[in-house]
Order: sequence, then C-alpha cells, then structure tokens
Amino acid sequence: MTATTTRPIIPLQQTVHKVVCPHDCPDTCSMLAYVEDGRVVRVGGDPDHPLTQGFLCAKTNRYYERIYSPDRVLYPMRRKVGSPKGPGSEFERVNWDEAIAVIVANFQRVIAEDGPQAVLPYSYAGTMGIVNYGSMDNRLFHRMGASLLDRTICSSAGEAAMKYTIGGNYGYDPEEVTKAEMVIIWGANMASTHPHSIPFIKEAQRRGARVVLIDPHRSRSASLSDQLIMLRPGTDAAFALAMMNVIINERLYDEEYVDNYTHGFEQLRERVQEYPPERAAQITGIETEVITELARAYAAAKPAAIRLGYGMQRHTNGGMGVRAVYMLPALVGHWRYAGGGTLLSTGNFVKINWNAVERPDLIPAGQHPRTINMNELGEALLTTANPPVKALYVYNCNPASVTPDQGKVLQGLRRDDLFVAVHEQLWTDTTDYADIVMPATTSFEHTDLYRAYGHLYVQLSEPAIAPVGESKPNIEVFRLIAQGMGYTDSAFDDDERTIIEQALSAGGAQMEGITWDKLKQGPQRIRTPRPFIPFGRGGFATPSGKVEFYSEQMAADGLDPLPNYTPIAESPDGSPELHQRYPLNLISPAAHHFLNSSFSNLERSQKGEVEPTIELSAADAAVRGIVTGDWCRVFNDRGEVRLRAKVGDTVRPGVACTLTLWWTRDTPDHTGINVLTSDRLTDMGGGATFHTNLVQVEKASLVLSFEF
Ligand SMILES: Nc1nc2c(c(=O)[nH]1)N[C@H]1C(S)=C(S)[C@@H](COP(=O)(O)OP(=O)(O)OC[C@H]3O[C@@H](n4cnc5c(=O)[nH]c(N)nc54)[C@H](O)[C@@H]3O)O[C@H]1N2
Ligand SMILES: Nc1nc2c(c(=O)[nH]1)N[C@H]1C(S)=C(S)[C@@H](COP(=O)(O)OP(=O)(O)OC[C@H]3O[C@@H](n4cnc5c(=O)[nH]c(N)nc54)[C@H](O)[C@@H]3O)O[C@H]1N2
Ligand SMILES: [Mo]
Repeated sequence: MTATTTRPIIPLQQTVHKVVCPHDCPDTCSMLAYVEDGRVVRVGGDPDHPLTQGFLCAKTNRYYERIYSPDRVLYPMRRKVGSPKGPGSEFERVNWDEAIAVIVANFQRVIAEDGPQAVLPYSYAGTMGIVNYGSMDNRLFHRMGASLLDRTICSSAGEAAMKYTIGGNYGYDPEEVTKAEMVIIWGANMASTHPHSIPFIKEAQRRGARVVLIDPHRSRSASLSDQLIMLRPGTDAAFALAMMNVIINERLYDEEYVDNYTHGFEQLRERVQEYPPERAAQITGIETEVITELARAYAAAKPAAIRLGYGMQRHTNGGMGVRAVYMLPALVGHWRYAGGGTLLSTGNFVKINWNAVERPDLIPAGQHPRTINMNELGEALLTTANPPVKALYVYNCNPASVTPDQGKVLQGLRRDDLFVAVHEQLWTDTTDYADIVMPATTSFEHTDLYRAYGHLYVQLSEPAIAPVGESKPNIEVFRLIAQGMGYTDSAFDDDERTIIEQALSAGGAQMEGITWDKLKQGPQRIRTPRPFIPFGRGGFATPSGKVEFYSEQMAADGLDPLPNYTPIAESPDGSPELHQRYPLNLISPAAHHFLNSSFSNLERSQKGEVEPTIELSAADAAVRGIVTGDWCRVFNDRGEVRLRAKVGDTVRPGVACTLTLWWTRDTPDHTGINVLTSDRLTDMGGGATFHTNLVQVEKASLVLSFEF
C-alpha cells in the first residue's frame, strides 16, 4: 500500500524543510523542500505523512518552477497614468509605503463618498492556510464595515447538502478504505485532483473490492476502475434515488440502523416510489439493469465507500445530488464499519475557533453589511445597486479567469471608476485590471496552519526560504492597511503564532494536545480511537441527531424536505428551447496539470495539457464535420471560445468536455472558458454551476496558429 517510502538522500550542501502544500485540494500534502543557498532546488513528498506517503502530484512535484517563475510579482507596482485596464496594462514600481498609502487613500475616499459597503474584498482558497486564508483580512474588513463576501465558488452546494443530511462536512476516514468491499468514485477525478487516497483504494481492490466510477467523462480515474458509468450530467440524484428504490423495495436496507439513526424513513420510502430504475434509466441514460445491479451489490458490500468529488454539485441541482448520495450509507448501515460511508469532505472533524480567528465582533455596532455572492461578481460590479462597489481588493483568487460569466466580470473590472488592488504571487489575468499590484509570499516563505478536507491531520508550515523579491504574506499587508486606516484594536497586533493558537482554542477531545509545540514535531492526527468509525452508532450533528432523509430545516428554508430530481436549468428537459439552439452540455472539470488557474502559466504544465481542447463524441463530431485536431468555435448566448477537437468515446453524445483552466492570455483568441459559463446559482448553498452549460460547436472557419 505504501507508495514510495524510501528515504531520500540529502546532499551535504542542502537543508530539508517540511512545508505544507497550500492549494485547494483534499490531500493537503506535507512537502519536503530541499534548499541550497537560500533557494528551493527540489521538492518531494513527505514519507512520514500517512496520506502524502512520499509522493506529490503532477502539479506540485516541481514547485520551484512556480516559486521562481518569470511571472512572479516581485515588487509593489502601480498602474501607469493613462494606461487602460486590461491585457497590455503598464505598471511602474513603487515602494510598499506608497502602495499601502494609495490603498488607504482610495478606501477612505470610497468610504466617505459611498460608505464602507462600497468596498468589497474578493478572495478564495489560493491558500488554505488559516492565517492567510482568512484572519487579518476578515478583521480589517469587519472593522471597516465593508461588504461581506460569500465564498461559494467551489463547494458550498455540497456543504449545504451535507449539513442538511448528516450535520456538516463529515465522511469516513480515508485511511480505512482498504477494508471496503466496494468503492464508488462518484463525480471525482482522483487520479488528477487528489491522488493521495488512491493507494488505499488500490489496496482495497487488491483485496477484492470492486471499484466503480460514476462520471459523465471518461477521466483519468477510469483506469482505476472496474466499471465506468457514464451518466448524463446533472442526473446523479435520479440515479441515487433509483438505487434507494431498489434497496428499499427489495428490503436490502439495514432496518436497525434506519430505525435508530435516521429520520424520515417512511417519507423517503414513499418518495423513492417515484424513481423506479426504469424511469431513472430514461433520465440518466444508464440501463435499468446497471442501476439495479449496482444497488444490490452496494447493499451487499460490507461495507462500501463512496468517494464523492465536487463535479456533481457544480450543477443547478447539485445540492440535491450530494444529499441523495449521502443518504445511501445510512440506508444500508455502512457507517457501522471501518471504511464504510461517504466522503466529500472531512473538514469539520478538525475544530477551529473561527470567531477568534475572523473576529466578526469587530463589525461596528449597528452596522449590518450586505453579503455579496462571489459567483455574482460580474453582476455586483455592473449594477448600480446602492451602494455600487467602488473598491475591490483581490487576494488568494484569480477572478478574471475563474469566476463564472467572465464577460460580465471583465466588463465590471474595466470600469474606470472602480479602484482595484490585487495582492498576488504571479502576474495573472486579474492583475491586468489592477490599479495596484502587490507581491505575495508562497507557503515556502510564510508561516501558517493547515487542516485538510480529505484527511484528519493538522499541520504547521514554517518558511523554508526568505520572501522572494519584496513579497509579503497576507497577514502583514492587512496589518499595514489597518494601521494606515488608523484602526488601533489589539486584534491587528496578533502575529501568526497568536492566530494559530487562537484557531486551535476551540477545545474538544479530538483537538486535545494539538498545540503549537506539538505541531512543530510534524503532522498531528485528530485524537480518535482507531479504527475511526465516526457514525457507527449515530451521533450526527443534525437537529434530530440522525441522518435526515426528511429535513424540517429544508422545509423551513423553502426547499423540498425530501430528496428529488429536477432537470438542470440548461438541458433538454430543463430548457427545451435553449437546447434546440445549444444542444451540447459542456462540462469543464479540472485539468491534470493545472490547479484551477494555478500552475497554468508554467511551460511544463502547458506541455502536459498540450492545448485547450474540447472532447466530443464521434456522433456529435460527425454531424458537424469535425475530426480530431480541428479548431472549433464553441459558443452560446454568453460568449465564444476556440478549442481544439478531440473526438472519441470519452463523452457520450450530447455531452462535451474541456479541462480547465487555461489563462485567457494563453488561449488562441484570448478568451477564457468562463465566458461560456453562467452565474446562475445552485439549488442550495449559493454555489457555482460551471457544468450546467449548454453550447453549440462548429468547425472554426479560421485556421489559427497557436504557439506559446
Ligand atoms: N489537477 C488538479 N487538481 C485539483 C484541481 C485542479 O484544477 N486540477 N482543483 C482543486 C480543487 S479547487 C477542487 S474543488 C478539487 C476538485 O476535484 P474534483 O472533486 O475531482 O472535481 P472536478 O474535477 O471539478 O470534477 C470531478 C469529476 O466530476 C465530473 N462531473 C461533472 N459533472 C458531473 C455530474 O453531473 N455527475 C457526476 N457524477 N460527475 C460529474 C467531471 O467529469 C469530473 O471528472 O480538485 C483540486 N485538485
Ligand atoms: N469553468 C470552470 N471554472 C472553475 C472551476 C471549474 O471546474 N470549471 N473550478 C472552480 C473552483 S473548484 C475553484 S476552487 C475556483 C478557484 O479559483 P481561485 O480561487 O482563483 O484559485 P486559483 O486559480 O488556484 O488561484 C488562486 C490565486 O491565489 C494566489 N495565491 C495563492 N496563495 C496566495 C497567498 O498566500 N496570498 C495571496 N495574496 N495570493 C495567493 C495564487 O497565486 C493564484 O493566482 O475556480 C473555479 N473555476
Ligand atoms: Mo475548488
């Protein structure tokens, strides 16, 4: 099972440092940084971390290419007077004092003219480190009374679904999967996006487990699987409901577990009658027998592990999809066994004292700042709603590339009366629109605390090298801005260690003894008995304390309290007229060599992905006269892009797939994929709906030359 635990040989002139991989990924690896003359010359996976197991992924295994990239921002820079916003912007060097002074002056001007809510922070999980993800930034913007940002671009639909169904971000312990008799990888491309659980799944497979992949795309993870179920995008809830129909009607469920630890079984029994496998077959495009057989085998496995990814929840019905799948292990009682259950996230097992970290109490008394959903950035920048957004501060995120409905986002960012500050490691698509660009440190250069959402270890990361150029960590820049604004609260004096200790102060038996000093010794697993069987005897964090097949809370929130299937908003059934004009559902999941828009600037990553492509079925390609290698025009009412055709059996007819995310500047006609995606939100949690996206494809009349 162990991947590569041979100990690396360290040349005398090198020192080795443990650094945590900061990226938004369930694996949160422990990396070894080999440093020579103050420079990182090599990185490797930490053999002592039980999940990292000595190997890194295709993105991070040459991390020094990113640290020393020619695209690295080295100094604070200011837009030259007269230089228009957008690609080709010109900047001049300033010092830190000047950069902070410009930001403070603009914040003060905007607050005086339109009030503090005209200031909007914009960030996501460029770093998952708790200090630099969300501590001093929140303190500053809370104290200011700025607009709040709902950070919904990735996982919020799935999180809402888990909360309603089992009470939070919880799943099985991934280290126990070796004991599973069946593993279903459901809408996750583990081989590309989080490979560190794969050795455990392979070990289960070696012991006889069947591995099933449920995904509309034949992804790299198909090679791990014994069976691939290529269902239509956005139909997972119907698939899971039909499995429950079989399990309940054939009495394959665990009566005792259902009686003791679930809520609303009778209502669920009634609801699933609407989803016989024959009906689900029509919806999902998967044969009745396949659904029935899987349901029976799933119920018989003792236990089965279902590893979910974020793919299915990037649809307008995505919350319901996750909710339906999260019901399965409760129905068959698999939570009783080590390695049984579902896993989308383990994030809430690690208790963090967020109030102490974020300090919402600093919001001035009587002020109730509005919340802006980050997926609706374009709308927020273009509307004249009171007050309009007049100052945008971007960090840990690259909205010009990653945010849906890019056309609107870029139009908003181009506004002359909008002040934009961007704190970045690299010159990105977003820095093109900045008035001020500031250099940010990487995790190799700053201190932070990490928990993971795909395992149970808490980790401390300390600098392996000095900051590159004049870069500074987020915490320091926000402190400087707070000082400039004249805020004197002691919250702005806290250093990294103080904030980390505040974060760890939530208490609870599982966090006992996980202290700064202990973390300096290496990754700390939360304190649980082994094997860790979190819900063997119930104990769910829902209002009823049980798995909620029926959720009163959902009814109160205006949602269907039971699981259901509704067609996605852009689909043959969801929008027949639109589907006539745009007959292909374009999904845009993660590319192997990129991490969202991170790593996409590196030559090696680009070579790995070759070029921006669109995968089409042979049937859809044939009727359009398209063959592999043709450039295609891919378009809908929101925009158009050029992508190179790859024709084959990786998608079914009616579906197309492009792997993300290429930077706009590196695409043939300087247009990113998110010009096609909509800012429509998910059914719960306000999530992004990147995969609910109808397009048309035609052979491009222009032959483009495409070179880096
Ligand atoms: N190499 C690489 N690694 C990454 C990232 C990256 O961009 N590249 N991103 C990181 C981040 S931020 C995240 S959130 C995770 C995401 O990693 P994953 O959870 O794996 O998510 P995605 O790659 O978005 O989608 C996973 C799979 O869902 C499929 N899918 C799309 N629609 C549906 C559907 O309706 N039903 C089902 N069953 N499947 C569907 C896609 O085809 C894809 O194969 O990975 C992290 N790791
Ligand atoms: N079409 C389509 N679009 C998608 C997706 C998709 O599947 N399809 N996936 C979506 C998903 S899952 C996500 S999570 C989002 C993610 O989108 P983003 O949050 O934008 O993530 P990244 O593209 O990794 O960019 C993060 C940026 O933060 C910067 N950064 C990293 N660490 C620090 C730091 O310590 N300080 C500062 N100041 N900056 C730092 C990095 O240099 C990088 O440019 O994209 C989404 N966009
Ligand atoms: Mo994400």
